[in-house]
Amino acid sequence: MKLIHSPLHALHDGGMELHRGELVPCYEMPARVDHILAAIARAGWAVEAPREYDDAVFTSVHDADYLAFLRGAYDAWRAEGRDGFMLPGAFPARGLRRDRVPTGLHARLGYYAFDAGSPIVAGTWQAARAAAHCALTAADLVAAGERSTYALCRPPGHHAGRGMLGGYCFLNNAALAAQRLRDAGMARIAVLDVDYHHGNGTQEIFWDRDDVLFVSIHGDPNTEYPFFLGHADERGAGAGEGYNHNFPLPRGTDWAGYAAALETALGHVVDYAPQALVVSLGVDIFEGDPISQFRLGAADFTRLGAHIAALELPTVLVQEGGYAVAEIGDNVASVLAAFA
Ligand code: OKP
Ligand code: ZN
Repeated sequence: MKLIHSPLHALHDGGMELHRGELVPCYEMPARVDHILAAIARAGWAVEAPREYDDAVFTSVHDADYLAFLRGAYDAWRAEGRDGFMLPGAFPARGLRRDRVPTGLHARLGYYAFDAGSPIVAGTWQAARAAAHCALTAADLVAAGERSTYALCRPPGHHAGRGMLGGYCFLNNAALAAQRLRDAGMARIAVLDVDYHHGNGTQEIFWDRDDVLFVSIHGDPNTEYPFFLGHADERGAGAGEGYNHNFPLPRGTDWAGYAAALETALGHVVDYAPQALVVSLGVDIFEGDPISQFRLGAADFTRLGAHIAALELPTVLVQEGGYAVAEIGDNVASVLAAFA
């Protein structure tokens, strides 16, 4: 198994998020990667650098105007004489216009963001770009015959839509990997999202397509972030109808409850008979996670890895969430061990 990592992730740092009405330091922090790298080193695995890609590759799953905004957002902020982190304060919700992109910086920030929890700092674009390069490299290696790869992506990606940032996500790393595998000639790709939070961005990107299956197990959006997507009745549209499967589970779900949903979810993947699998690997389903409410213990990540690896599919694992920083490395390594 090949593991891909870029130190450029650390350029995305220093942000605060609006969490339950309070401005707090981001739970999504560079130290998460340090702990994952330490666990990888303890396991005796090597990491390698991502390849470089032209920015045009991001238009495979993102809108050009959104990418232009992301690339230039912080320079525009600096041009206003500001430093520190950028957060939006107003969004085009119900009854407001979203058929035209506003010109002002704060207006565009609100237009492209869907929460006030995903600060942009000076290094955000470079870090998000490097994370996407890790996912693309991991996909290219699998397309070239590697059985499994792991992209240590930070910032994460599964909340980022075609033209939308949020949930600490800017570029959708898993979607880019899935599309890359399609572009390499694999006819059907399955995405399995096990992060605690519904992968709304990935769902949106592949919503009307039958060539990428999206299957997600997550906290019930009635009470859990991202709140407005992730229900079981969301099944895709047009050609994509029936190729989207959501498994919202209640707060407090433990391995027994999780494993039942996982079995059904994996059944959908098997029925689809994909050429490759992309896993959005969030380990915030851990019982000690500070912002999530499932009750999986450390040993359950070994079980999770074994169940996914048993599919025996060429697999790209993409890092998503996980905010119990001290335990994140061991939990990730426990999943990877089934593939290594
Ligand atoms: C990203 B990933 C609620 C704040 C929620 C966003 C959580 C993003 C999780 N008051 N903050 O899916 O792990
Ligand atoms: Zn999450």
